[in-house]
Amino acid sequence: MMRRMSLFPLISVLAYTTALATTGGRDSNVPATRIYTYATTLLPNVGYTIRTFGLSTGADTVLHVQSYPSGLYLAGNDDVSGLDLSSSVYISSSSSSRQVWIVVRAYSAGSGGAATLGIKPDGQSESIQAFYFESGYERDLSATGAPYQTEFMGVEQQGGTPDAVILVTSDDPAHAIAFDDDDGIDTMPWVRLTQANGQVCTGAFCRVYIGRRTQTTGAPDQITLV
Ligand SMILES: [Ca+2]
Ligand SMILES: [Ca+2]
Repeated sequence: MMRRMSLFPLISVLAYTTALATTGGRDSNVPATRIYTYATTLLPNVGYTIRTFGLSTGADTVLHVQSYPSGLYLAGNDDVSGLDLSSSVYISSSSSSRQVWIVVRAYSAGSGGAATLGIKPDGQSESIQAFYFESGYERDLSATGAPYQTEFMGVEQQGGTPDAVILVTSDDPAHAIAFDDDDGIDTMPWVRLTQANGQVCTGAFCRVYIGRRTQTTGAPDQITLV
């Protein structure tokens, strides 16, 4: 699938590592391509299989399931197998209902495309929806890592409607330690890595992704929060 390069001004990544705030970096006017997000509720006392399938040629999904509204990691998967670049997670049942963000991005800038998302409660039929996805803009922080108290934020173009999201991974492509949509001003995303939540960003996959949540064509995402 042709990769969309939707350019709009976006400024990101400020790091406050000590009482003396320092600016860790600013990336302006980045191509924050589409990261697919879908908010839903997992009902109590039933496990869920969440997966991507039916990927278009050359596509490679990474699936993240993050708790809502904290954005903390719940589950994640890159590849079902070495030969299957789609993604699947199983989330064990819980005694209480849980709101989650389902986030799907392309593994790399060249592996966006179309796919189908499947959500299947145990013993019930699978609900499916087609979507497209890209990698977002990636900033590789593996050389330095990102300590506790590091903040990441997206600043959107004034008057624009990009509605950005931020995802932070650590150690593994499918391990997202933070995700946010709108905790900043208006629809701008903002996260802070906290020690209380164990959000240390290390390893080769200490990376930050900024993407557009909304579609560039058609209807906006369907967001369901119950
Ligand atoms: Ca994959
Ligand atoms: Ca947003």
